Amino acid sequence: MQEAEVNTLDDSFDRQRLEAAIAKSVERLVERQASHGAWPGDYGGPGFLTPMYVSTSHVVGLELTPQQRVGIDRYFTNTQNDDGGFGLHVESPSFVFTTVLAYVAWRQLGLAAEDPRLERARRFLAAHGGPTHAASWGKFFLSVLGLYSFTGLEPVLPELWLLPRSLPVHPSRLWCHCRVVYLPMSWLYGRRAAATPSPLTAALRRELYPAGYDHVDWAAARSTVAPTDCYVPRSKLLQTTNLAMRAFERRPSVALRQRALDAVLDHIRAEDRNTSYICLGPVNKLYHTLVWHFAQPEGSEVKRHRECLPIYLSCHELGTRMNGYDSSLLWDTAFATQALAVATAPGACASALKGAFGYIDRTQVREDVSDREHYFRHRSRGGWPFSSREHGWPISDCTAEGLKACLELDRHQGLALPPERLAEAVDLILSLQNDDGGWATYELTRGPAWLELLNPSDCFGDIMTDRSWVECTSSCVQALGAYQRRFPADRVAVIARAIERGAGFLAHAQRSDGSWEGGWGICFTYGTWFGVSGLRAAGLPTTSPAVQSACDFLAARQGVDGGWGEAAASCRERRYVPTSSGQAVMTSWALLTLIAGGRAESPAVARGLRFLLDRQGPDGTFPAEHIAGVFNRTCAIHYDNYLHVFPLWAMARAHGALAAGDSPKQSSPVDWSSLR
Ligand code: LAN
Repeated sequence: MQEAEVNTLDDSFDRQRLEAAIAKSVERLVERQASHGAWPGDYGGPGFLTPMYVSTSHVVGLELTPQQRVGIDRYFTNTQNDDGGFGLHVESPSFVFTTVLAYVAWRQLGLAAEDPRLERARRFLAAHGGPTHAASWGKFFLSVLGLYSFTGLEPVLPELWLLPRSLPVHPSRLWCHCRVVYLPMSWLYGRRAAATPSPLTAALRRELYPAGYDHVDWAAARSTVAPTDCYVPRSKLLQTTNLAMRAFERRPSVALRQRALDAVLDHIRAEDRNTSYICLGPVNKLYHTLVWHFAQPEGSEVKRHRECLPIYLSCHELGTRMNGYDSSLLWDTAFATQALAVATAPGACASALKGAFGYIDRTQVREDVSDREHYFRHRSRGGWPFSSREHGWPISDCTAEGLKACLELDRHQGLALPPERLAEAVDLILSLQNDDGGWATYELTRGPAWLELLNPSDCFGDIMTDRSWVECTSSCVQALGAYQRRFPADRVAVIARAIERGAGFLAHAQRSDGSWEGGWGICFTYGTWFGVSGLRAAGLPTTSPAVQSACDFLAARQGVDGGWGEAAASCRERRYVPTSSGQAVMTSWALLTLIAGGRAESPAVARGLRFLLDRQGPDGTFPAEHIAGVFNRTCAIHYDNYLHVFPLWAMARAHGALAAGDSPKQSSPVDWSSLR
């Protein structure tokens, strides 16, 4: 090693290699931008969505196009596990829940029961107890299809919506995704709404219940869950609540039920209106479509739902599949913008960034939903959603990343939203800060943490309340910090205090090993990136023990190939589970963290950068790799644009930090010539 030449990028060859890699990545990223200014991308991966899409279309008479049928068939073929089953997500071991739904959907697509792929799926089901052993969401959906008895379900009472709002178990206190999924479910349950039986229903009943559908012990089936499907065992409190709800259901009051169904339908209608029939998420979208099919078969609502169902489909290399949201356009565009603004000189990339600005501008929510308190909605004005303006549910961290992107566009391109629009984003962020100093996703934390004991899903964790997350908190702290630098006179004390409280939450959430556990990306790598960036944005120096211990945590987990990689199992098992080799996206998160922690010139960063450079193809793209997103601990989800955004962002940050020489020297010098 030639000491004199290390530690800087003066070695022009290395600088050139890094710069060429950045330039190619910029080109590739810009190419992916659509004419509306945002970055489209597949957002699939969960194993229950595509089957539910097919079955819902089947029930409501929405014909799939020949291309969709072929694409979905290919997707099922490509995602079937060796044991014949289907996972909760593309990289998951098989679940009864997703296997039985995929089986049914495949049959509805026209595959014969004798097809070897279906025979293998039946074998998996038989070995794991069949439909009576599926996680509760599977049983529920099968009931609506007429393939499982409603008496085999734990009650999903619509009357809960009539409870006094002050009760801790009132639905308004639930995490909005949980709330809006159980809302239409309660209508379907209250009406015992099931598809009209057909010859296929009879055939499926025979195939799924070889011992005879009429011989199933439905009462016993309420509480059976296969070990494969059970992530959250049913607590004593849940079991007792279920007993109470069963007792209630045995003596139904027709008038009360009708009142409850009407109230629920009113909420369903409001959600349709507020989201332009897109719905908050994919599951309530499908359930709303079914509700309207049963409530008003020829009505305008089911027509509107059918019309926009296909926006949830996307084409992926594995086949056609249903996405986890109507899109991830705003989120991806906010990140792409920030990456481009770091990677290019001010004023460069003008046309792409102008397009991005247009999309971000159009997507900011400008008004609250009407009658919002009645419908349990937080304010919306000033916020950014994850996807589109039509969807319209703002999220704390999407608002924060939208605001950060706006401030970068202002700095880099002189493209500025009117200051009052930025101030409204800040208002919304401030209104969403929890008492613990952190930020949850869409709303303030409304329910007590013990509500999680009533989680009835079997297969998802952390679904009951919206509580503070490291990612949301970090994004909000970063956005407030950036806003404060741009508008130093606006609400000085209020913003400073919010940042301080946010940093307090982050400090408290750090684990003793220095890491943070992420909830929306995999897992400790993602969480730690947010933890460190948040603390740094709040003003903590790189030398602080919190930042240094986080960097030590990551440095100790660098793979022999120089990269970082974590498997989806990390989230499920809540411990660091490495992948067998480095992943470009996770390596980029780790690099961004180490750089933010002042270690731009460390050997770990040099090796990580070399990993990225070696992995980048001659055209500037990175090869497909393990899945990087997740929700509710167990279900991984694919973010198509991450592979195009984060390596670029990390390389550009490294380049900037090294060129500026702004990181403290590490004890062991870096041999930059090794980048060759
Ligand atoms: C999402 C997508 C976006 C995501 C981020 C903004 C990235 C995150 O930082 C906060 C949480 C959020 C908003 C999020 C929450 C959970 C969602 C909505 C999803 C992962 C997309 C699909 C998922 C939803 C819950 C799927 C339906 C399943 C249920 C268990 C209700």
